[in-house]
Amino acid sequence: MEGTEKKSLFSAVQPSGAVTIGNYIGAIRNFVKLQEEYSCIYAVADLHAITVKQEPAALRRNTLGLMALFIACGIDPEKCVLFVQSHVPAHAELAWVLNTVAYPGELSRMTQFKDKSAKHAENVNMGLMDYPVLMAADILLYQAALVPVGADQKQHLELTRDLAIRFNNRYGDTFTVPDGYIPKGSGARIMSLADPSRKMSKSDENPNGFVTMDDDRDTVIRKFKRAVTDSDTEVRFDPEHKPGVSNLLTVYCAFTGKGTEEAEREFAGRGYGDFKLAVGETVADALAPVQAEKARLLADKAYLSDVIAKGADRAFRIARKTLSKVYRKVGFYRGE
Ligand code: AQP
Repeated sequence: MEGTEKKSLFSAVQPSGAVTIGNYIGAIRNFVKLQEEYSCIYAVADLHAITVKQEPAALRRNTLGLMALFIACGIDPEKCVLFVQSHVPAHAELAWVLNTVAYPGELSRMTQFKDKSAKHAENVNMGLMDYPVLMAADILLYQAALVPVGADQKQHLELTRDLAIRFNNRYGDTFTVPDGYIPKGSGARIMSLADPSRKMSKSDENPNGFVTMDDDRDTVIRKFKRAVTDSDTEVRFDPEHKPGVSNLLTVYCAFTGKGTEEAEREFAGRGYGDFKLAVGETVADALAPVQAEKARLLADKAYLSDVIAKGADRAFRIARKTLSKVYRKVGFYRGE
């Protein structure tokens, strides 16, 4: 059966730093799982990344690195549309139109805007506030029915749905109203290893808070050994009373496929030292083949350039259709 009957799915990751195991567990591993069932469109969200200051050379490097990582993690560029967001101008164009149905009040209430404004007080810019409108444009352009994201993006997804409904009500049926695909349970939100009350973030100032998909074995094990736990010794899943240990159990289960009870039994009576080492070794073992494949891909610039060019072309064709429809609906003159 041809893939044309499959529902569309869209998601993206920002090249705003080295991708963390939080991004992987919350989002990227689901991208891989869903590629058989859906018509998948995945972007490297560079337009989003510049809402906080980026060093231009690092942004270029991270963009290529993320494209290679997607493929190394198992996303097949033949099955999915894989592209760089800024290569398809329709994202910025639709965001402009959607701005006219978005309200400053709702945007300034977004948790991510408030968090990032506090964190980057020297650079609170309109792009930061408009981030969710651009994200809505990303999703709606592809008429995506499903959006696999981590729990931190739930609020933005709700706004996407609101904007789609608002636009459809004003101009007539135009956009598919998407649903979120957020991992069940704690995998949807991996917490910082240094402060389990905050989510793990690739732009965290404290590098001990996150483990990146590029970290070498010693670094991974060192970071897990230093992870904040508690003064108890029992390895038990209890996010409220034992957030640090529970977070490590979530990571361990994500990389082994084991359930939390099974993992609790495995570490019963073994103490935190043993447990942290086992989590570190498990993650390091899982990352090694991905890192090797990513390095191989990065050495093959011709292949990556080809994937990126083809992806932009395929994304552009889909996006152009929706944008033309939007321009017609709002009344832009397109000739008689
Ligand atoms: N800690 C997390 N646990 C689970 N999922 C997460 N995601 C992010 N952090 C976690 C999910 O990863 C996908 C890509 O995220 P993004 O790069 O678009 O932006 P983000 O959510 O802002 O991620 P970061 O790592 O915190 O980036 P910075 O530091 O640049 O802001 C999304 O699906 C997200 O839900």
